[in-house]
Amino acid sequence: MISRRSILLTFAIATLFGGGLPDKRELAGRLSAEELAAADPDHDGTLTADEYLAVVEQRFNAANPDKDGTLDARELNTHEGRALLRLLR
Ligand SMILES: [Ca+2]
Ligand SMILES: [Ca+2]
Repeated sequence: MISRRSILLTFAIATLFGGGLPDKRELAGRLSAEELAAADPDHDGTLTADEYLAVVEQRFNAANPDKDGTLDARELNTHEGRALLRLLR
């Protein structure tokens, strides 16, 4: 199961050890060019924590129709669940 909290932790750890905010290159394969443009209102090619988490939150909510705050194996194995996992790789 994946909780919203574990996603926030994943992002915090990736930011600490990955040398900063994800940029275009790091987001390749996780977001399409269109999705990146939509998630990056200032168009500087990187996502701030807030911008990134907004996308994560959108995908988390899309993958969690029962709104129980966690994703179970069944929810993770949907199109929406896989889109979220792709973002977190
Ligand atoms: Ca930006
Ligand atoms: Ca759920």
